[in-house]
Amino acid sequence: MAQNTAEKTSVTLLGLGAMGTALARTWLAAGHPLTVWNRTPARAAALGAEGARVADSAAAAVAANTLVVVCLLDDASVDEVLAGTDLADRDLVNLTTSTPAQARARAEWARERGARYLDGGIMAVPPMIGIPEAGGYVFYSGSQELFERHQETLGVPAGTTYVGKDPGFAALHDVALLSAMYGMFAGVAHAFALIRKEDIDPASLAPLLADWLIAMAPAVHQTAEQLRSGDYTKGVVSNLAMQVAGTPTFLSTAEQQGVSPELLSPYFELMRRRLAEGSGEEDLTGVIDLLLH
Ligand code: FVH
Repeated sequence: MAQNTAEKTSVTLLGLGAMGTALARTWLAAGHPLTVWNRTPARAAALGAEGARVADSAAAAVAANTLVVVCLLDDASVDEVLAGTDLADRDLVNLTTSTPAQARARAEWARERGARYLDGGIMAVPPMIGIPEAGGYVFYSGSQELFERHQETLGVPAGTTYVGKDPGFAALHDVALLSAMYGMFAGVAHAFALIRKEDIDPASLAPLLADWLIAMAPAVHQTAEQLRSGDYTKGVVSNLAMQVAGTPTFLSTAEQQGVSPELLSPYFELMRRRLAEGSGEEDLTGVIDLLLH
């Protein structure tokens, strides 16, 4: 049931895919007057039935409210959708996944059109939207003043984390976290592949795997400390020399289990290169330096 709309900021939302629709529903439920537009009208009509005002063009939707939130597939679709709109004096919040360079270019593009700009990177999947205990949030960067002005409204669907004036920083934080996630998924894929041909129930490995990854996750704090201090031997528990010595065990096991080492090998190769530089007493942190061009 929608709450009282008095004094709630009116929002325009362009893009009603899985994420846009989830965002829209939370603003409607919280009593924010909402104007929506979507390329495929049926998706907007569904939200119209739930209380949103449906604009018949992106331009009309942008004209309806100062706060304009965009949640489209990619940067090219943002170009397409905003092409015929008048952004003068609008507060444009772009939640479309972008690269940092695209976000910076979009901020400049918006400034040239007279709009204030905030970029967002969503750290949530649609079912987490509107459920605070699910822990989803959105990175924001760009105008701090704009962020503070709309923080309450932007905080309705998910938590808000402002990461700086540089409009590219939200995208950079987003991509950094998701890149780490893909590294984790790669390790998980390798682990399940190792047991795939054995009489081991994947469901029995899953909780062990999850608990181990959770136990290892705090190691990121030590990595950050070492990067800050420049001393990669600080607090080392399992040094690089010992870890490199263990890599043949992992590669042999993969071979014995009929599993390709292609997900593990690139990382092991970097570890070996760092060791060859005489860094055996260090943590794995030195690998980061090898990645930088
Ligand atoms: N869904 C997720 O799990 C992730 C979670 C993290 C953040 N991402 C990003 O959020 C953006 C939107 O994602 P989405 O899940 O809503 O994506 P879709 O369901 O595929 O909807 C895409 C919307 O974009 C519209 N659209 C696409 N191309 C165009 C175009 N050329 N012109 C106009 N609109 C376009 C599409 O319209 P339609 O297909 O319904 O007509 C949808 O509204 C995204 O950046 C994720 O990376 C989601």
